[in-house]
Amino acid sequence: MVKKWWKEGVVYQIYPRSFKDSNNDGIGDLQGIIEKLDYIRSLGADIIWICPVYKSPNDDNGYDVSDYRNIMDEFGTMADFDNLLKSIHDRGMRLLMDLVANHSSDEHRWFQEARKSRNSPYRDYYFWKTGVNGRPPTNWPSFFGGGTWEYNEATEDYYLHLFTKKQPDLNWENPKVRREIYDIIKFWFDKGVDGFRMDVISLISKRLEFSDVNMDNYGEIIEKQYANGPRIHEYLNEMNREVLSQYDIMTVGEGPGIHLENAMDYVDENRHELNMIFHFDHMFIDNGPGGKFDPVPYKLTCFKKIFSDWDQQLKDGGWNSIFLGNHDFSRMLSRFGNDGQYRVESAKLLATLLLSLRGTPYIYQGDELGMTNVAFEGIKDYRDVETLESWKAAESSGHDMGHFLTVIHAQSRDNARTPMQWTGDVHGGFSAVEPWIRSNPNYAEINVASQEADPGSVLHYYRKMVSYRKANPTLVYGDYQCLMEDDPNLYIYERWDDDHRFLIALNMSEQHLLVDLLTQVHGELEVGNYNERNTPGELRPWEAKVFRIV
Ligand code: ISL
Ligand code: CA
Repeated sequence: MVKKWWKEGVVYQIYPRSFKDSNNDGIGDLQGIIEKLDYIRSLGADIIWICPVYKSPNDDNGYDVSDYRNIMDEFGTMADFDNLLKSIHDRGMRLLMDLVANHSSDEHRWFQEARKSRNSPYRDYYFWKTGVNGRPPTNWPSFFGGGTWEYNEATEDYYLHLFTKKQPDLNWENPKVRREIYDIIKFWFDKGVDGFRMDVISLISKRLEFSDVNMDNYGEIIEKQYANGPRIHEYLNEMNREVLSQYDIMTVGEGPGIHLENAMDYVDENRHELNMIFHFDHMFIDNGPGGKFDPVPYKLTCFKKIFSDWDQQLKDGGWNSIFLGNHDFSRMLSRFGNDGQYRVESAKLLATLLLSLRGTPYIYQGDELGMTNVAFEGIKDYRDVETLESWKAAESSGHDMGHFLTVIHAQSRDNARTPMQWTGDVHGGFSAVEPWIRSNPNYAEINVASQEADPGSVLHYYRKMVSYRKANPTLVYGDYQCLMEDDPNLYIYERWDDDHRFLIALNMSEQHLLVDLLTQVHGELEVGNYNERNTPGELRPWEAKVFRIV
């Protein structure tokens, strides 16, 4: 396996709006990130991914860019950015930015010009179609509810937006658009940025027939109509040739609609496209027929199979990214762990999982504390456009809104966007004023300051697990094999290479279990999430054990 810094690194993801507010206006900012770089380094993370910080009207918190070469006013200035980049490099860390190139903001100059007339030189920067009998050109549903076409008076036709109507899709068929994007990428690389996470990059090539969809499953619509379009690999290959290959950088493509069978087309090192992708098989595991706001229970056996299948699929010449949460999903602890009685144990167990699989691990801000979902009492405290749009849609279709609020509690993206919990002080030390989104009231117990002082904390465990991974490259590059695949409570796997072998045993249940296989293990317990020792074969609720096999 080819060795690379981006395979060995551990990524820390920052949602800047919610990370640290340095000037007390209630909004996180670049200076706030600078203040906390030593904290991030203390975790052992060496790559920082920041969600978009470009100029934006914030219809979707920065995923609607109005100027790709400037910094959002609330976040600071370009001088702050340069300072941030230098401060990251000074500490031996690297910076990944977020490239939002499937769509721009409707307030971007290109779109402002394009929408003025059919003769605008920018018209072909976007997709325009006339309606059919007074209706939009297709019946496509948008990601956040409603359709994907918005009528534009001046040109008497519709433009395409797979996300909100303030996020018009860019037309990559147009070579000028591609040139613009490559120049933007170059602009940031020339500043010294170390790579990009590429937002919904799987969607950039459209199926130009623009035919109606006749599928009800949204996942299927994404995969078959929106993602993996006919020219996707041509574009990625061109981008690689024109810019990416000229620098020592990393890329991770966000890949809704990418599945096991086509993943290698994106990440095979011989194809020169992307280094890795984020797939969503495990993140959509609890989506019901109606999508994420129609959740269904999932089985651990399916969860394990997803990780095993992806490892198998990418092991020859590909590479995986490992994540259990980000700014688009509820908290990983509340989803995959236990955020009640076993909060600390299960947060540590998930850290063990995240940091012992093959692939580059991504830690989402606050997960290193075991931050949990929040349950605001009413819709007025929610901010996320997806949450608000689904609320409106549920209301107009006559849903039981009391019940729908409980679904929002479980599924809203705002669960991951409440302010980072630094201290037990007001607003969790994020800001001295009321933040743009309310803090999770549990900051009083769950915060960095208290965990710094407690050697048994989730935070200290993350530090231990990151340094354990770094000390054992077998955990980065070694082979992977799942054992007891059919067990409904246990996730047990081996990682090995020619020199070392590890066995990782995770009890993802509240039961005390006795595991035969573990009683036969000849090895040393090197990491565990309980203080008191027990016999090798016993696993307490949410217990995690890492053995070095001899
Ligand atoms: O958020 C999701 C599910 O709740 C995903 O379907 C998400 O919309 C999808 O993964 C794309 O996400 C990315 O692009 C969006 C932006 O809102 C997300 O924050 C971003 O991560 C549009 O730019
Ligand atoms: Ca601020």
